[in-house]
Amino acid sequence: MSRKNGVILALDVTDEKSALTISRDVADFIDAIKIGYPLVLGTGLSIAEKLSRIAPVIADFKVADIPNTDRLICEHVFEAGCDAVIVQGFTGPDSLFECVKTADDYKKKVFVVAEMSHPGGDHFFTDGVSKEIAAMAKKSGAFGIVAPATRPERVKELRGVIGNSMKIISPGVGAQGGSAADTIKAGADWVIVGRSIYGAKNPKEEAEKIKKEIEKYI
Ligand code: 3DU
Repeated sequence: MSRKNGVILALDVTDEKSALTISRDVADFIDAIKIGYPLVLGTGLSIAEKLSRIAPVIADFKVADIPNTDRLICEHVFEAGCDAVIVQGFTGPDSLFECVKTADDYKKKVFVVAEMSHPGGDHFFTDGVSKEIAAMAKKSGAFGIVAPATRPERVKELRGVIGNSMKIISPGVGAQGGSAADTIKAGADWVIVGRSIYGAKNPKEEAEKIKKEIEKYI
């Protein structure tokens, strides 16, 4: 997964036709497609392989279980053609380390949720907890963390914890009120954008607009 545009499409549509049409349409302006429960429950995990022909696929399953169950989930995700998986860190180091080990076995990547973007996202993910999760993510050898575009100052603080060797992907741009430019300026590598793109009348134009908004900062 390399950065060209700085935009990840959050593909939360629930049918295969829309998923493939929108992805093909915006392909020139995104670097990856994030899929999650809405699309996978709607279409089955086989959608991952189809989308992976368009762009690298990140499976946002926020994996949060005991190490053995986490490993089984990650194996399915990677066998299905996904390039990366998003996992929770609050389950502790043994669960996280098992996800990273599984990803390493498949030569794939793990992103760890350090803090969430919705209004209640800082209720349990308080400053200390988020920073501890980010530090543990770094220790685990994970590829990156997820940090909130709705609070760019938190992106900056969490960047301070992990340094420059890890990536930050940030949801919360557009529909949740975050600004793509402010998020990249705060230290994110990619913004994750869903409804603003797939819900737009012209998804391609919207994706291009976001790419252009951040291109001078990446
Ligand atoms: O709000 P949007 O429609 O742009 O979609 C954001 C996506 O990112 C969506 O798939 C959501 O499940 C995911 N996400 C967050 O919004 C916030 C987080 O902290 C983590 C993931």
